[in-house]
Amino acid sequence: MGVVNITPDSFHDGGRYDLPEKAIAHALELVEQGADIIDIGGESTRPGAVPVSENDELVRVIPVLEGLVPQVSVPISIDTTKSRVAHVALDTGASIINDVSALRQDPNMADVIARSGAAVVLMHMQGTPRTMQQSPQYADVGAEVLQFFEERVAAALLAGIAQTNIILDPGFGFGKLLSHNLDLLRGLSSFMMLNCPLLVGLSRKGFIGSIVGKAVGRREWGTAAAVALAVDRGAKIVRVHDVATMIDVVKMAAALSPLWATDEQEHDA
Ligand code: HH2
Repeated sequence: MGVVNITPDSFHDGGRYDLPEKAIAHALELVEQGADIIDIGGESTRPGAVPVSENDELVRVIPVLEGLVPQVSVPISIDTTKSRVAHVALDTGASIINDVSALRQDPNMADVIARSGAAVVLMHMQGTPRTMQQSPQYADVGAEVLQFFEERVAAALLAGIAQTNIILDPGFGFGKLLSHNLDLLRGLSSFMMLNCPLLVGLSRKGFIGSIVGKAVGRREWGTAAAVALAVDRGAKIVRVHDVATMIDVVKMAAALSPLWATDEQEHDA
């Protein structure tokens, strides 16, 4: 999943794709590099981010979607917590809603997704982006995220979203200290019991920076290590800024992982 943020303030690519033409060109480049999904966001969720109005988010996201849909065959995901943005985006050709609030922020979100037959990413977050890194606390982060997934999957099913359309994401960096992020990545395979594809967003995140001691722009090797181990531990979708680099990391990790053994037979065939 290649990331295109149409925001002035995203922590890595903020301000780079502020014009629709630039964002569309970047998305096409990511597809060319091998992205199987494009994730478009019009609101930063970095720690401390200020919420964006519905109208501003629509103005940022929809022209890019309109320009991109006729040009690509890969599914397009929209990173939004707002049902109106999701509704318009799904009507314009998006097919996945990446909701970092896991259907908790907007009471109409589940219904909009269920009616459209789109897929949804349910991500774990403690708190809200504005406050989430102030003092995250867990007794057992793995058990609490698992319980959260069970509750949110039940809510999604109740709203009429099909089990096969649900993707789960532990939400690296969303209300988590370094130790919480590491525990979640170490124990990632435990979430496979829920029988939903696992998505991880690790790309250039702060917890990688705090281990490798590098600024955002120089975290690609730290990201590569984390991505490889996540794929080995069951991640089926990795959300990254650098598709050209990470595609080989993902292919190699998948080829070596016992969880992906059938891929080897496909290569031989
Ligand atoms: N991380 C970010 C944004 N959206 N969605 C999912 N499902 N999982 C993630 O880990 C995730 C996400 C943050 O990264 P980015 O979009 O690059 O930055 P920003 O929120 O500042 O726009």
